[in-house]
Amino acid sequence: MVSYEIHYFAAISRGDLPRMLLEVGGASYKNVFIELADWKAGIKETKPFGMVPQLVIVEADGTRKELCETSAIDAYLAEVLGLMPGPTCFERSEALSVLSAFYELQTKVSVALYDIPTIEGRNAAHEKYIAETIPTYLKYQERFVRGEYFFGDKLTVADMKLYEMHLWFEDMYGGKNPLRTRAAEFPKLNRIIDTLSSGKAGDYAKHRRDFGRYKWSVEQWKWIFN
Ligand SMILES: N[C@@H](CCC(=O)N[C@@H](CS)C(=O)NCC(=O)O)C(=O)O
Repeated sequence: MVSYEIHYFAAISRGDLPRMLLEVGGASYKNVFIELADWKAGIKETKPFGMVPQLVIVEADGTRKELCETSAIDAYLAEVLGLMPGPTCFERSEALSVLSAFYELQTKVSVALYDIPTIEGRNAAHEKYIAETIPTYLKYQERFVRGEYFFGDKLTVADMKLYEMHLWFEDMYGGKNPLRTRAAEFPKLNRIIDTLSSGKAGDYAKHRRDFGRYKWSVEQWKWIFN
């Protein structure tokens, strides 16, 4: 039987969707956590692009294959675990377009996470994301939903990416999460979130997502890793 390893820091972040896909897809996997000191001491140089997450695919005969870059990992796991829409390559590419738009939103929000040095600056940037940037991206995503899920009656990686975004907003913004405060504008997205929350993805989110070392500081408007 194939099994998987997720090599990453003991953090949610870019490890979240790959882990959720493995959980919902019923795959056997383990987390291989990298300590920051070991990363700096040399692990970085062993990775193809000097970054993680990295997915390791362990075949039944012990053969190992390694895949890096979050978007490639998300797409690969969705394909092999039956979490892509169909029936053709076109619908699968449409699912990747949903992911791409969400990655873009994450990149915008990440400016405040990594590039703004003061608490006041981060606070102002996040308030703007909450009030303007995030609702704008959500407006277009809401229009894209075609049924009970993004792609009709089949649960796919697009729904799980939405749920991952929702969890991320909950982590950082709590009661200010625009998906919830402006729920009337996003009824389809909220229905998907509620469905996932009561299933395997929700079970993962409640019990196996947080490793206790990566916490959002409400006071500092930043993630703290210890
Ligand atoms: N383009 C990469 C970016 C990955 C990335 O930024 N990884 C960060 C952790 S979230 C990392 O490896 N940082 C350590 C470093 O840059 O040395 C992807 O999409 O996976």
